[in-house]
This record gives sequence, C-alpha cells and structure tokens, in this order.
Amino acid sequence: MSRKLRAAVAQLGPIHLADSRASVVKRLCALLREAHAGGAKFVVFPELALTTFFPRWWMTDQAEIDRFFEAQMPSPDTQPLFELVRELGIAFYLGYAELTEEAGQTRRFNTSILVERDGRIVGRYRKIHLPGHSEHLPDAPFQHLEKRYFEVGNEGFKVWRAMDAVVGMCICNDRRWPETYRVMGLQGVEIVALGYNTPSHNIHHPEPVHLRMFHHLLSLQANAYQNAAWVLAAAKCGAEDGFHMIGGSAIVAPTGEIAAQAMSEDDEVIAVNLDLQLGDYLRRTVFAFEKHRRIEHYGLITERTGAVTEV
Ligand code: ING
Repeated sequence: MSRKLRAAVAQLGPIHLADSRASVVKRLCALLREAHAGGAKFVVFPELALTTFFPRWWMTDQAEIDRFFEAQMPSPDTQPLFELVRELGIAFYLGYAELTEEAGQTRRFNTSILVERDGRIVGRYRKIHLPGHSEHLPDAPFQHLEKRYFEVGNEGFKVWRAMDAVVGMCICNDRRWPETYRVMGLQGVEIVALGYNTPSHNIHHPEPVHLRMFHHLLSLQANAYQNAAWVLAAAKCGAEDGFHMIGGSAIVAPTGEIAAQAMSEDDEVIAVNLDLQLGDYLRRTVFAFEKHRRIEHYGLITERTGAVTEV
C-alpha cells in the first residue's frame, strides 16, 4: 500500500512592527482552514511566523527585544491555533522566537515546533546556523542580528515520527548547509520542514537580486535529491515596513524537482500529495548511504570548522 500524505506550505506575506500577534494568528488560522479544505494533513508555516523579522532592527533594551519572544507555547495568543488543529485534525510546523529558562538561565532560541493532529507538541528544533552579525552596522540599510538575539541551537538535527512519516526540521539559513540535511538523512528523514525569512538585498556585497531566489531553490533541490527526501519550505515575504524579503515557498520532491511553488509574496497555500515512497529507489541505488559512503575519508567535515589550505 503506497504511503501518501497531502501536505501544504502556508506562505505568509509581510508582518509589520505594528501588527499584533492576534492579527497574525488569525491569518495563520485562515491559512490552516484553507489547507484543510484542500485536504492537507500537514501544514508548514514560516520561521518567526508570529512577528516581523525583528533581527533587522538594532535594539539594546532587553525588555524591548523580549517583546518579540514567546515565553510559553502555546500562549494565550497562539492557543486558537492549537484548538483549530484539534478540531480539523491537521498537523503543523511553526517557527517562533523561544524564551525559556533552563537550569536557572534565561535562554533565547530561533525555534520551530512540530505539532501533531491532536495538538501535542511532538518535536522542537532550535536554529543552529545563525547568519548575520552581533554588532551594530550603522551604515547598513538594515541589520541582521540573529547572532545577537539568539543562541546557537543546543538540540541538534533530529527526526520525529509524525503523520506516519519520518519528519525533520530546520530553519532558514540551515537550508544552505548540506550538513543540515545529511545528519537528518542519516536518520532516515522522509520530510524536511523549514521556514525562512530571506532579505532580497545583500548588505555585504552588491549581489544581483535574482541570485537570492536561485540560491534558495538550489539549496532546497540539491539537498532534497542528495538525501532522497521531500523538502517543504515556507517563506515569510514581501515588504515588512519597507524591507523586502523573497517569496518562493516551495515543495520539492526527493527527485529534486519542484512539485509546487508559491506565485505571490502574500499569504498563500500550496499543496502536494507527497508520495513517501518516491525516494525509496534513490535510497536503494545512487544514495544507498550504507553501500556508497566512505566515512573514512570525511574526517575533516567534523574535525575542521574553517577551510585551511596547506598547499
Ligand atoms: N535569513 C537568510 C537566509 O539564510 C541569508 C540570511 C541570506 C544568509 C542570504 C546568507 C545569504 O535565508 C535567515 N533568517 O537565515
């Protein structure tokens, strides 16, 4: 019997500084209902899906910064989302800024959760590849302060069994690093869910803007194929308070083909019937890891952080 799962990616248009969490949760619930109406059993929302992409702003007052974080999940603001999934019987991935206490320490992570159809949080991922910088760049048109506002994730790249599939999670910049997917691929991941907020403008280099979308799709397609997994990527996009981020939400098959892609830079649902056995032939042949990988030659990947040229 073939294993099929109808899954959706729910892209979000801009969330402005002035937008309340309640107004955003209303949008998320509307997208959930639309996905459910289309038969989806799993919905992927973007990274930091409850607020504007606040790492673009230089802030020094911790209380001001913490206004963008969730101290509990679900919270009163997000509770309607959890009630709706119980009513509709649909699972989801949600990205948000996590504020938590661990061993008497306040910790702050760029986090995603995997919520099953009964509303239980069954998985949590904390972003590991934090891009950008930690100090103020006063001459830049905007900041990218993830290294300042978040700690590096401390729980690794895991997979969970949910919706009768093996599901892994990552967040935004993680999708550019092959190690992200390979660690999950070595755990038999079938679906990689990720959200992203990707500015169109490169503040460090005069890069042609079309390369943002090219590199985004290249990262998804190459790594989906090389790990024989479905990759579901949800953008928060459009101009947030005038600062533009790319759309291009996509569902990529284990063959590396784009099965569906968003057309707008607004709230938009795309969906595909995932054939969870589509990648099986790749895992039996070209990417039969156990047959073809030669780990005795890969040592530098975990022994060395930066490139060293010794010739
Ligand atoms: N955003 C961007 C991303 O990885 C970025 C940052 C863009 C880094 C382009 C390098 C190149 O899509 C987040 N939030 O990681």
